[in-house]
Amino acid sequence: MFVVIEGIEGSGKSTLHKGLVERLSMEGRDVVVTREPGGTATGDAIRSIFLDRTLTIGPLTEAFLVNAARAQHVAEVIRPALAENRLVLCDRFTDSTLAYQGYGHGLDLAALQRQCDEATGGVRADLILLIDLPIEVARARLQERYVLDRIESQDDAFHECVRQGYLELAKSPRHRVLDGTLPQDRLLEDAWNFISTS
Ligand code: Z5A
Repeated sequence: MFVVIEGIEGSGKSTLHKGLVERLSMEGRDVVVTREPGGTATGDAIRSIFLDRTLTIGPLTEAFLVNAARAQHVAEVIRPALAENRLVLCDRFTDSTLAYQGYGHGLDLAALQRQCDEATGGVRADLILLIDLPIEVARARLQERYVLDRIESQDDAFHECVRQGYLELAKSPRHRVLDGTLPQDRLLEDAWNFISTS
């Protein structure tokens, strides 16, 4: 089973990811934990370029970068794990590209989808947990961070487009929307219920 956690930055993805891994491990489930962009040595190298705030990177280049990392990630980590019937839990996947580079930066969604399909070779998440919350709540949580990365430094209007894009994508039956304003333990409980019943 392939489960993806999505949401705007500061929505609590990493926190939920950690909670789910602990819970799955306690239940003796064999889980492969990964993230995008990244998940492989090549992907992590691309990630550091992608997030580098000293670089100027246009939206189309961003899309190529994340999909280059993704092609390696799918081939090296995700596809082999799924072939062994392992549970894969991934922090961000193709919805991030559609939400950030598509809804956020205005790239053509159909063209982006084709690029994503080529990178994944048709591997799709079985379940996508979208943590939704208002931009200002997420921003307040990130205020403690000393330096924001290249994407976090975008303005609120951009992040609002990303949030609305995510909600649009979440109309598909593979998605479940979680209320990101809930306390961490409630969010974990809701996510756990969705995974257990999928
Ligand atoms: N990106 C893209 O543009 N296109 C793509 O295709 C892909 C990615 C794959 C990756 O950043 C960036 O790449 C991302 C999109 C872009 N943009 N940005 N920025 P990343 O992986 O480094 O960062 P992130 O994914 O945005 O994660 P994050 O900033 O670390 O946020 P988070 O993981 O969602 O939140 P968190 O770290 O779990 O929690 C944030 C704080 O809130 C923390 O202090 C927690 O203790 C607190 N928290 C968490 N949950 C709660 C609840 N429930 N209540 C109260 N407080 C909470």
